[in-house]
Amino acid sequence: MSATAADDTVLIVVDVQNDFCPGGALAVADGDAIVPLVNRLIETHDHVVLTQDWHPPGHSSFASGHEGQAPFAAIDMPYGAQTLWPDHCVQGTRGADFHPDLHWTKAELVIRKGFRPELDSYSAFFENDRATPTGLGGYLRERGLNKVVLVGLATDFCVGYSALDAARLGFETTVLLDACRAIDLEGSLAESRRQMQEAGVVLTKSETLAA
Ligand code: VGL
Ligand code: ZN
Repeated sequence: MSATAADDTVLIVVDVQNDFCPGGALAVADGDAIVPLVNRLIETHDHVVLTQDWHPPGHSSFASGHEGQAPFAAIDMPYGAQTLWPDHCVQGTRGADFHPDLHWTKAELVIRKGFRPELDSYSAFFENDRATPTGLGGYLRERGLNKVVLVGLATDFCVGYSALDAARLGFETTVLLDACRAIDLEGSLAESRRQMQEAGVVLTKSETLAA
């Protein structure tokens, strides 16, 4: 991993925020354990983009706004199935901040998602209707960043959907699984891995980058 990544490669660090780490509102088991490795990857990549889950208070993905529904239940929204979550990553709160040990200063872009009250967004590229773009695809294309390396939280939601969309948009896409952690809701990790493989996403570990 001492080698520097190719100049047309972008490292996308997905949602390494307090609420997805132990003690946070939607804690991913061991979520904070990836931070030292993610920091090393930031050092070895010329181009770094961060994503930040960024919901207004009362966001439609929060179970608290749906009477009789508990977190982790699935409901139908106009744009399709949606899992309900505990309130998390509310704009401007400490839970929405990046993990305090994350070396985020090098990032050339922070892309925020999930800010539309009625629409959730897992992917860094499209909201959950799979049609409303965040603008990241166009940004990367204009800058000639054709290869995408994804790390962060959570493997089976925001990382996974970002990887599927990146591959769909024609980016050469790699997920470094050792620099990710999963929520794993009813087999969602296995299903996400299957879908990523089918889409041609390279699933590997960070040590292979040095080879
Ligand atoms: C995420 C659920 C809700 C994620 C974000 O970052 O994977 N998961 N919002
Ligand atoms: Zn969210």
